[in-house]
Amino acid sequence: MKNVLVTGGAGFIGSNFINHILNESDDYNIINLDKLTYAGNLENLKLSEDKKNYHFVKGDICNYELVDYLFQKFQIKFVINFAAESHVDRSILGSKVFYETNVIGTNVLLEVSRKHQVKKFLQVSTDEVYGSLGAEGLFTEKTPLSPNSPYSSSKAAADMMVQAFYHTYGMPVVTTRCSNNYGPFQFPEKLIPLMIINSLNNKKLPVYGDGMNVRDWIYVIDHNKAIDLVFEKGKEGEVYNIGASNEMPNIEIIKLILQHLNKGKELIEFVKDRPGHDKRYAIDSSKIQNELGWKPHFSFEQAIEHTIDWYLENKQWWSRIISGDYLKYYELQYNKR
Ligand code: NAD
Ligand code: TDX
Repeated sequence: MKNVLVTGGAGFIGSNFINHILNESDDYNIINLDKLTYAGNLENLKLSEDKKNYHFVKGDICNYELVDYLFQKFQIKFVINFAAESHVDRSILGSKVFYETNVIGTNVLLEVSRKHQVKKFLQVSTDEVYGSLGAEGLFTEKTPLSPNSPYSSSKAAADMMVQAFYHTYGMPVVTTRCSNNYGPFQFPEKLIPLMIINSLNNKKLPVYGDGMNVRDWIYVIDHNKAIDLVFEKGKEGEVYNIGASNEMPNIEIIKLILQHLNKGKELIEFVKDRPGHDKRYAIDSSKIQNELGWKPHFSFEQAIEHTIDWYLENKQWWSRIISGDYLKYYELQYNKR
């Protein structure tokens, strides 16, 4: 049995990861440490909450004493760090909390992990640390870090810190850098759930710039299977890119969502561009494919349909979210632009 501290496990990817891994195997005792920010939601974990090998702790990864106490109490030897402030637009509105959680929080986790001699520390990172691509080329693990937003710069700082702990202290770390995820439980500030929910509510769909920025989309379960594999078999000190080779301009995804929901294109509204908007992300995932034998299982057509259906069937989940503090964010982000 592995005692694994999973941070940020009440968010989109972390909750899907916990539900997935506890369903697949009895080998893990999961301790989920989550601050329950606006993005954390315990409803995402209904499938797991009653399991004997699942424990939830509400708390901040920046709190050294708490993290140290949890390592002692649960004899933690493994860490998977999902916890982060994760939304680029929010980082543009205000960056402080991004550096607190994503940089200082990661530092606390690394220091406590060093003290307790963890056997593996997996840092969940993003392709955004590489910056922006032109029309050609792919991000490889050797692409220099060149982050452009407060969000991506905070993730890049954390990535470099993780590497520094490997080189300096020999800490057994691994880092994953994944492309844009979609799937159930994604907070409706991100492109795909925002466009699905606005379409269902016959609200305008705010497209930044000309809608031709390109993202490389992966279904969240494919990402989580890759994390599981890197956690088990990834080589210490290494970085693994994760992506499903599915590049699409934003406007195409929006049109596809409208089509699935039988809604008209008049809902589309081109709005002022995001400042510093990265043009294109695209991942070369040949390293994880060749060295660890991972490959994506879900086609975009199949998984986006499943995702849209999930939002159709789970109106209760998102209705609660979009009627709370979200309204204030929406006003700042979209109505006051
Ligand atoms: P999310 O915003 O949905 O969830 C983040 C979770 O972290 C929430 O449950 C939140 O409550 C928790 N959290 C925030 N600050 C905390 C703190 N100080 N202490 C403890 N918990 C805290 O994010 P997500 O989309 O699930 O992303 C998870 C990770 O994956 C992040 O590290 C992100 O950078 C990375 N990532 C995301 C994507 C994507 O497309 N969403 C792609 C690649 C990598
Ligand atoms: O209202 C919108 N209109 C719009 O045109 C929103 C929310 C987004 N967009 C565009 C901006 C991007 O080109 O859609 C694209 C995707 O935007 P986001 O969903 O905000 O994702 P992105 O900025 O690409 O960052 C994401 O991918 C990598 C996640 O938020 C990160 O957590 C992850 O690291």
